[in-house]
Amino acid sequence: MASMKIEFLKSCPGPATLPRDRLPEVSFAGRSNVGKSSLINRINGGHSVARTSSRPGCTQYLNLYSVSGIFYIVDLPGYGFARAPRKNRTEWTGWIASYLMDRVPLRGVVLLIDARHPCLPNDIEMVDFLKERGRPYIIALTKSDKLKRGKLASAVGKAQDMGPVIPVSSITGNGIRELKKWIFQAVE
Ligand SMILES: Nc1nc2c(ncn2[C@@H]2O[C@H](COP(=O)(O)OP(=O)(O)OP(=O)(O)O)[C@@H](O)[C@H]2O)c(=O)[nH]1
Ligand SMILES: [Mg+2]
Repeated sequence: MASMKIEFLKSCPGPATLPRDRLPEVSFAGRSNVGKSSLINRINGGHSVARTSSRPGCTQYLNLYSVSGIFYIVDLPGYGFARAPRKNRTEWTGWIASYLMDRVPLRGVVLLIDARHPCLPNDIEMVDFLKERGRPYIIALTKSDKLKRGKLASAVGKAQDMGPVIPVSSITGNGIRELKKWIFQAVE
């Protein structure tokens, strides 16, 4: 499979500041701290392009990446983070919703869900939103390395009620090949 050479372009304060060149786009959505930035680094062959943090809510803007100049990855602000000032929180939710509703070049959404908490209300709402809007999506069940085989299988089973699932780990590389394949197909 072709490798993905990912390059950070900019942090965008709102969807209106995203590029207008109509290159296809895949976005990464998920709760704060679910592992979005780590996953982006891992699919970049482990070379760090995205800032990761153990402190939730670190990525506050829509972070725009170019993949080999062929398509974009948009890392959306994490939702479900309560410590941000209320004004910002509303704005983030608004950005995420309006981006997912209206963004024309968006071809697919990678929805990251922590394997240890597969069916939280926020994530179910997100799935309903994506279905309603007819956005193709894949559930990346993150931090799969933290669960033993049996527990992981049961988490995958639960998550499959919400849609197609790939268990992934940014530590072991589990599922990364399959996820890259899905992304390439989405932007084709
Ligand atoms: N064990 C394990 N830890 C992970 C994995 N992916 C991420 N983490 C850890 O989870 C924490 C959050 O990771 P990030 O990649 O910064 O998460 P994020 O979703 O980008 O977070 P925000 O941008 O702050 O919303 C960090 O401490 C990571 O080291 C994984 O696959 N396995
Ligand atoms: Mg992040």
